[in-house]
Amino acid sequence: MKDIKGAIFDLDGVIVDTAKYHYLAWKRLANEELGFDFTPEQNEMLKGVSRVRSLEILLELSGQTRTPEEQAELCDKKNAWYVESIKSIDESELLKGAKEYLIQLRNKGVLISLGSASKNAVPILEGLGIVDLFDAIIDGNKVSKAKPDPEVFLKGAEALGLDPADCAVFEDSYAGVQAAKAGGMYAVGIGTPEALPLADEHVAGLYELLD
Ligand code: B16
Ligand code: MG
Repeated sequence: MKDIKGAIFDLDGVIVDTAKYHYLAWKRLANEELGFDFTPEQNEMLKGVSRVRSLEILLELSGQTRTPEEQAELCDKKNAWYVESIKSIDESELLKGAKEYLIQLRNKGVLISLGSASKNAVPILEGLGIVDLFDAIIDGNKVSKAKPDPEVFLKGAEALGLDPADCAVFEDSYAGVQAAKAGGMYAVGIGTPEALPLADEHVAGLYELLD
């Protein structure tokens, strides 16, 4: 791992597996509103992707169109189910080594930001009991451009008062690694070199980075 002054973490797939809850809510929407069965394989396409873009992908899969107003209603419906399902998230849902690695970095004086597409990031961090470990939180409420645009990570570096070149991004999605590289940051891919070819190094999970 390169020497860094700042660390910017994606949420889903890096710190917690919220993808399973997103999947169940999108699957219910596909069943109840779009008349098709949404598979776990198709769900892979939604990882790291914004809510609005996720719905567009579901509509493409179903071969249907909806007006912008109807799309907003469908997003709200999915989000209400998702929010209900994450209400009970607690520290048992932390991915292996995640909290320990955040603490390890803090003990070394590394500043920490979140860099997530999710608009529900804060209640999730609160449920996990780790919100206090972050010096800055940049989430879907604070950005206008989705990954692979680097906005979310550039805002993270800025909020930490650091040069992007002094920051590492921890990401599990292809678009997220692309965003990190476009922002001039070091990218740690949580996944395989095959899935994340643009990352500077790869680990299976944050637990592999513990001293
Ligand atoms: P919300 P990340 C992303 O989180 C998820 O991977 C993606 O599946 C989801 O659609 C997106 O957040 C938006 O989430 O509907 O809660 O705003 O990986 O960027 O932490
Ligand atoms: Mg992710």
